[in-house]
Amino acid sequence: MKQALEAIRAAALAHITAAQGEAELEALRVRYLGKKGELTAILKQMGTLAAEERPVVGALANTVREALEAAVRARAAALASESTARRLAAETIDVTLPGAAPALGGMHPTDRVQADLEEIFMGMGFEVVTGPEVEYDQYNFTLLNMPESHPSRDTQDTFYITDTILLRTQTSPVQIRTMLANKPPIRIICPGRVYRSDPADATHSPVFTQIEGLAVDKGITFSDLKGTLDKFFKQLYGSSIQTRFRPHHFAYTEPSAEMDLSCFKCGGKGCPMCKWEGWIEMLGCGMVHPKVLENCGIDPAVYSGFAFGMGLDRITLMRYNIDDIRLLFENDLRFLKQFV
Ligand code: 2NL
Repeated sequence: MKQALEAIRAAALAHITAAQGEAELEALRVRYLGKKGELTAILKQMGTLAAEERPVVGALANTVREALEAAVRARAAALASESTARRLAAETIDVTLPGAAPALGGMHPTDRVQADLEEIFMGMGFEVVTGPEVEYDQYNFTLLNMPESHPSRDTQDTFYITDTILLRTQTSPVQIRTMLANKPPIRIICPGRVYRSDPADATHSPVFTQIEGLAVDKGITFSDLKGTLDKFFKQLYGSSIQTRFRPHHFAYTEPSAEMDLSCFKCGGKGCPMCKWEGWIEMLGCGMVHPKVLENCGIDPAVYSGFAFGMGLDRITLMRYNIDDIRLLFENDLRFLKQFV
């Protein structure tokens, strides 16, 4: 029996120390130390031994049991630390690897130009105001001194939602709303999308971008209008740029004018950009018509004002050398990605 115990000790220790994994180790524990295990099987034969042999074999059996239990604990600890080490190795993060670059959007060229213009006007004390693109004809036309018979009100030219609601054809209704709700002094610019029923081609789009300006206070004169616009364009294109004003007619301003800019490409000598004119037509402007002030509850005997309106898209096309206005509204990523 002693030999049998020694044989079990040797075989069990060899197996236990070689066990690969917790499941295998548990199976070995059951096989050697379990209730139906090999060690128990030997002890059940104790009855066959002589009385003086029993304590000696019993003591040896206990020694073997303790040795095997210690070996199982040691192997379990070793397996646990091996598995921790493996997990740590697998989860190692290399903080020196380059990061995954997030996809960045870019600013639309129209928004870039609009932000630049806003910046200059804000520097001159103007406030940026926006308003609805779906408007009442009252704000878009009537209060601007454009009677029912005015040609711009034709359904051929304006998108009507109902008889009295339309897509604004200019951002003037934002200025009308501002005058109706505020007392002078008023100094605002109103950028935004406007709509006209024009067929689309390289230079026309039924939706385009406008920026209008309005200053109302005591003692505002045409000189203030000229000085403001001249300073504005010198900031935008450089101090060598020149402005000139030609008489014009708008229903909502009196007197009215159109303003040209000396060509910023050729400096006025003549080139394809200015169609050999030396000048580029930039905007319409004038002194706010007394009837418009009156319509908005502002006394024209006390206050006067200037206003101007210009298209933003043509400025954008010229700045980025884009040859088709439709590109600004089609949301084609192949085009837009050039401005990231
Ligand atoms: C153009 C010319 C212009 C205005 C817009 C305006 C607004 C109010 C009162 C008076 Cl509330 N005028 N705006 C004035 C002159 C010209 O736009 O050619 N636009 C495309």
